[in-house]
Amino acid sequence: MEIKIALAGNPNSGKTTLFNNLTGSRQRVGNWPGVTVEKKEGPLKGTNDVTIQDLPGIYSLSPYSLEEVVSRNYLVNEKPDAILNIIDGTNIERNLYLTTQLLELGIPVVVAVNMIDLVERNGDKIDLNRLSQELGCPVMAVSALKGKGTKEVVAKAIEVAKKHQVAPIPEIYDKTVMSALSKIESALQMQIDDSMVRWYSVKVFERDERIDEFLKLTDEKKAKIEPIIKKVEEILDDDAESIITSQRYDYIGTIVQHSVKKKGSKHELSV
Ligand code: BGO
Repeated sequence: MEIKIALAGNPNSGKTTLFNNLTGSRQRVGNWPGVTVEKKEGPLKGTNDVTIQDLPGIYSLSPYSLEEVVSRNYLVNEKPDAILNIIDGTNIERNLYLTTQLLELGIPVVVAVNMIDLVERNGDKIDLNRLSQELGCPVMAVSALKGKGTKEVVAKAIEVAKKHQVAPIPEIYDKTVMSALSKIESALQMQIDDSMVRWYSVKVFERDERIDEFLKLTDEKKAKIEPIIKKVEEILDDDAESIITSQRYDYIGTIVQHSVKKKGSKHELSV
């Protein structure tokens, strides 16, 4: 059975370097259907049944850029067997913004902390076990440039793909938002696969302008959901999309505080 692994990460995280390292010269390059965004895929070196699908470099899965729309359409519609999320270890906080969204998709995820050579050179410390515990998915150090840890991380991605090992959905949102998401989730339940219900409920809550392409909600359902969102906006005195963004960053802030120590910073890794 063929295994498809999607490679996702921020621009400049080292995605191209890792993709080249994993696939060598056997790459197919084209465009994503209907858009002039480059599409690259290729078999994992030394295999015929594992394909690495490169996704455009993105910071988020919002509907605002072609690259983001291409990436999320692929992830949601094609459902790869696993996502290999490459993050820049020297810039963990910003890179985890995408990671938290990938973890809501109901697809197995492995995180590759790249640029580990620079992290070590800078004297910074990343507690990989703690980061893995906090995110609920495997986290491994790599240096795509030096080819360190790349075999191991892709082997882990194949393992989680074969086991369908989906991480638990991270507990990102406060009680007010969670209560609204639960109500939206019940309203959507009959329509979509259980594993993707959180992703869709967050997008509906954010009033994502392109979500109708996937969901085709009836007017009756929309009328039922809108007051649920409005109520949270009133309570938290912000718009729905900003509420989600800010709670995501709060969550990431806590994770980083627990698992990353910059050289020279006074803070010890907290328990
Ligand atoms: C230049 N370690 C180090 N030290 N650098 C890395 C690693 C790593 O593990 N992985 C990648 N890089 P892309 P996206 C460059 O191109 O793969 C470097 O956007 C330069 N170029 O070599 O392109 C990699 O696909 C001149 O650096 O990332 C590249 O995700 C001077 O990170 C950059 C210095 O990698 C981005 C660096 C002309």
